[in-house]
Amino acid sequence: PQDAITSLISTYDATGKYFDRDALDTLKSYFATGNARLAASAAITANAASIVRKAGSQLFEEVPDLIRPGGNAYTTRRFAACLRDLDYYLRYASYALVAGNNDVLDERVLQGLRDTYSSLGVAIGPTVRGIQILKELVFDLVGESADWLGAPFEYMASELG
Ligand code: CYC
Repeated sequence: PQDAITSLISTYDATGKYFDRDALDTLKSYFATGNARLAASAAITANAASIVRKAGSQLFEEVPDLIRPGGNAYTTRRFAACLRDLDYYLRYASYALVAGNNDVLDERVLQGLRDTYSSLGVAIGPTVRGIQILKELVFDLVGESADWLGAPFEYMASELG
């Protein structure tokens, strides 16, 4: 997986160009938010279990049919698979935050996921809502709602939806 710097280097090296103004602006904002992204990732790591638990309760409260007979998260096995998926989204978001790049999300999370979900009857709408709830809980935890903090969640939600 790539990060903000390696991705920019491969783009510019492909055409043999020095970094231009755009590239330097991208790098500046990457470094300017660096400490904040690390702190956010550390906070997520320290609170992952509780974030996932809260996101699950909120999702099942908002969409109770998921855990009723016939719902996709009904039975303890599927309930657990759903919480595990939320944990995957959160963990990979914590990596993407540090990388300042969504490549790891494409490569490790999103590739093939829509097909898997559709063959198992996992509904996309509530999954996207689960990702949004994770984002909101992370905003609360970190105490801010900057674009860079929401970016990995927004990316997964829009690629899935
Ligand atoms: C299942 N989720 C799965 C499966 C995969 C993933 C591959 C099928 C295999 C399995 O059950 O383990 C997702 N696996 C991933 C991801 C990665 C991976 C993202 C990258 C690290 O390796 N059901 C709902 C909710 C939602 C949900 C809306 C939770 C938000 O109703 C999730 N995913 C869910 C459920 C299953 C599942 C219930 C089990 C479905 C089944 O087996 O019937």
